[in-house]
Amino acid sequence: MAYTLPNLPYAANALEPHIDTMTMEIHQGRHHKAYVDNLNKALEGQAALASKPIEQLLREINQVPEAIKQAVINNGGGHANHSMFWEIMGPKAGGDPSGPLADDIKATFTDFATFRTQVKDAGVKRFGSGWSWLVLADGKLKIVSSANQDSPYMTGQAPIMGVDVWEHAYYLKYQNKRPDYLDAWWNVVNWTAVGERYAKAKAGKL
Ligand code: MN3
Repeated sequence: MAYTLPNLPYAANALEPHIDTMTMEIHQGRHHKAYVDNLNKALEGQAALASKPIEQLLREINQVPEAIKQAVINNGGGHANHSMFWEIMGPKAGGDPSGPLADDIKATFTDFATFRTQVKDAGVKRFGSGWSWLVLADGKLKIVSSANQDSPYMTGQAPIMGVDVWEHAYYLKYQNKRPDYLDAWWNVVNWTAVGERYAKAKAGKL
């Protein structure tokens, strides 16, 4: 079974003015689509691998034959990362999280402001293309960054929340000002969705 490109769960202009319409259209319709297409191409003739949920395919990346492994890391990672990214953003979002996620962020990072600074910092310091992540690793919340489309699933971590710092995610509106994009990004975070991912991850179901 082939992997499919998910639709945005809101209109392409729904995240204005923080993320512009054209960026959303190109990002989902071309970049994410290319990851899905290239993943399916890499897995042609590999029915057993291609039938796995994307998260499982990445967790079990060492079962992928060497000849197609890097293509699966890049494009499978790209597919999983972007599917999460659309889901954890939304219109009329932002603000602060609540519930168990908020409690555990405070317990782990002192307070919400410190947490935001560390997520931004991980994104600003990621040289070239990649992601800044909040993951659940060995039962603990942790902020990490990854290069390219490398997925936290590949190292046994559960991605609770991630922000794309590839230039294609912000360049049309923010040009070289990645820190400004990362500041604005908090206005579109759908904390309900992030909290749901956290609950799933704690239950071992993400
Ligand atoms: Mn991207």
